[in-house]
Amino acid sequence: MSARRHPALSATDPELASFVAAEEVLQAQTLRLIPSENYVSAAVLEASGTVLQNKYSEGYPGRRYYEGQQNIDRVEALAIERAKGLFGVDHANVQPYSGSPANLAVYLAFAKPGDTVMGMALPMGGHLTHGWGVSATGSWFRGVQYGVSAETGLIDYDAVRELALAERPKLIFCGGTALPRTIDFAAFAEIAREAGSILVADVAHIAGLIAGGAHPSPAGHVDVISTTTHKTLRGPRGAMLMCREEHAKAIDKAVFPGLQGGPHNQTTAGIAVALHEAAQPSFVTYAHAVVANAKALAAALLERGFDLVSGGTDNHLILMDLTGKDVPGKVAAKALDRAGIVVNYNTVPFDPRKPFDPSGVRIGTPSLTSRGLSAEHMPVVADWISRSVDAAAKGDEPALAVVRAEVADLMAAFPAPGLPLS
Ligand code: DSN
Repeated sequence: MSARRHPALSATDPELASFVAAEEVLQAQTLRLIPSENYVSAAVLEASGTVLQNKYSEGYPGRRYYEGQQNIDRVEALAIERAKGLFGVDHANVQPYSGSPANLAVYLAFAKPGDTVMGMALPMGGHLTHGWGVSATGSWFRGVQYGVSAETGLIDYDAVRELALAERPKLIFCGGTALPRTIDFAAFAEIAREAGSILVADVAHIAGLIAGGAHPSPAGHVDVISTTTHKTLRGPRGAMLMCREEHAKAIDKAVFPGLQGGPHNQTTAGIAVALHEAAQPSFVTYAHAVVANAKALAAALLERGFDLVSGGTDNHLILMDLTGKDVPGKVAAKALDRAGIVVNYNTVPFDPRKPFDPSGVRIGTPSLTSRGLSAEHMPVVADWISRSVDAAAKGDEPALAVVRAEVADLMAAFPAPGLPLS
């Protein structure tokens, strides 16, 4: 199969080709529930593997430091126009290599080392680059962190305001990696205005939902929108920064020459294709189906006695708190993996356990929705999760093998985009 799909690679480097082929089989046969992952289309895969790879293009369209940019300029300009149109913003920079460099560029654009910055604490659902201690952003800057309410699991906007007014941070980040609920960008904007802060919405997780109208947009509320392109947006691994015209120069200068060298043109092409796909009516259907599936899965898990942080979900993501199940998150995640269900273990807010061995499991529906599973399948998915967690508690490996076979059986009926061997 690999030789047919990747003939040159198989001939040149059969060992590496065999790893790729094995990954294709794994992605086809398993139920992928990591909420930050997805399946890109065959068109995005093709665009990401083109001869655009061969070109250096420091600078921006029409202003490069290398010649021969006739086609590259058109690719990047197209990606920029599509990003602006899809997200309703004045300016887009499509060059950041990924989410962390994109966020670092925002610091470079607006803050100086030692400045106070504010974001959601990582164990509460934030991101490393929102000023968390072990990240450069938390050691080069003075990070102050907000969280969620212990009672509700929801962001307490009064507490955020109090912290912002006490600290007057240069930057405030909203958004994160384990937030199952709608982000109130208008409320954050009001707080940032009062505190005199630049507001950054890191919408990496929900960019596809925003593009498809299944989550409110931060456009018009925030100074900068930062996003990766490979999660719900279903593009290649990359990132974008979008902003009002007044910040365009600062953002562009921070990305290049401030932080990066030549853009990855093959990725820019893949982003352009993904943005085109995300502008189609079918993507609106997809984004709403992601949320409908997550809500159905959350309801089915609650019925089966699972505790969910904040009691459910408004978006693509569910954070399961396994404290009551007596199975730590890591043990459950590894058992689920053996059952063909790919998740990640995750801290839950106020987690009594350590980040490398926490109490939670984070799941989401972007990938299974890309394969065409719908709300009617979610009770089955919840059953598999429940049986696998029970099996983990009992050390029942045969039960995990049974689930794995059932998963592969269902997945075979739902071919994944970009994976014809499904
Ligand atoms: N690693 C991403 C995630 O899984 O959410 C965030 O950077």
